[in-house]
Amino acid sequence: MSQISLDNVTFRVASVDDAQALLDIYAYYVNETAITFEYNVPRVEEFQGRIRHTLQRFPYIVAELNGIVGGQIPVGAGLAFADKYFNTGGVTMTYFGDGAARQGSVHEAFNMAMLWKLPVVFIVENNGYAMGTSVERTANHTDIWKLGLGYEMPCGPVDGMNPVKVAEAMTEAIERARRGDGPTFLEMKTYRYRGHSMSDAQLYRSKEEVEEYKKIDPITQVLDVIKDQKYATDDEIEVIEQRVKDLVEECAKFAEESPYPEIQQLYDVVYEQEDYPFLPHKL
Ligand SMILES: Cc1ncc(C[n+]2csc(CCOP(=O)(O)OP(=O)(O)O)c2C)c(N)n1
Ligand SMILES: [Mg+2]
Repeated sequence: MSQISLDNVTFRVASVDDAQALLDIYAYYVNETAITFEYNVPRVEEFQGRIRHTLQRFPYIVAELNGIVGGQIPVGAGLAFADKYFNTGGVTMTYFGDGAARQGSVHEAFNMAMLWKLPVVFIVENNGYAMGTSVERTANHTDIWKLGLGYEMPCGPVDGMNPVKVAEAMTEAIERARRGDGPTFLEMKTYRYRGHSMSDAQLYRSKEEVEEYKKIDPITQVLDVIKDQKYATDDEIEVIEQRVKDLVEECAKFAEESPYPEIQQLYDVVYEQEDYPFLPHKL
């Protein structure tokens, strides 16, 4: 197992014979999936609950969120530019969906990132659909990673249903950025079980298609290895699942019981820089 440190964020990178890392991945995925799917109510205090728990684990993650599909891609390149300019040693992970991959901003960001060899990893989570539109319907080819070729950016497809393959690809990309060799573009080929939102009736695909993908679910793939290799007993797995359930419940309870934040709080978390002259830093 190797470890990658992103400032104060440490990702543990697994291989199939690393029992502890696989158990961590399993707990992490169960946790994220549970939080995303079971509490799918977009409320501010719920979001705070999620962020609070995320911050407890990774104290210095910077999250950029907005409602503009693809808006985060040039922002990710900009954060990476700042890391290079200030020589922080940081690496930026910029995630976007297949629905954002045909945005013009992708090309501007890729060009700048390659020109200046910025320490950034671009990751497209190709789950086959953008809202109700399949990737097949929006482009003449479905290998989104090939968009990197036009910029001679290191790029390629990754089996996004296999956490070990994801960890390996990310390790290589982060090491490249840390060496000063610039960006990488990874296409995580994955799937979306649920509709885009609660109002999505999913008339554009069959139930059988969804069931086929569930057979290669990342969580069960990891669990199969854990069981095959006897890295944990059923009782030990049960302990992990219970721990995760408790965490999710605690998170939801915190969210439900938290008051709505003051409007001013929106501005409190915009800039990390403590002496930023225009808005007070309150984190
Ligand atoms: C610039 C812009 N165009 C359109 C929309 C409306 N919109 C919201 S989500 C979405 C599709 C996003 O696709 P993807 O990133 O693949 O997300 P997924 O459906 O897989 O969750 C669109 C078109 C938007 N938010 N911003
Ligand atoms: Mg999508």
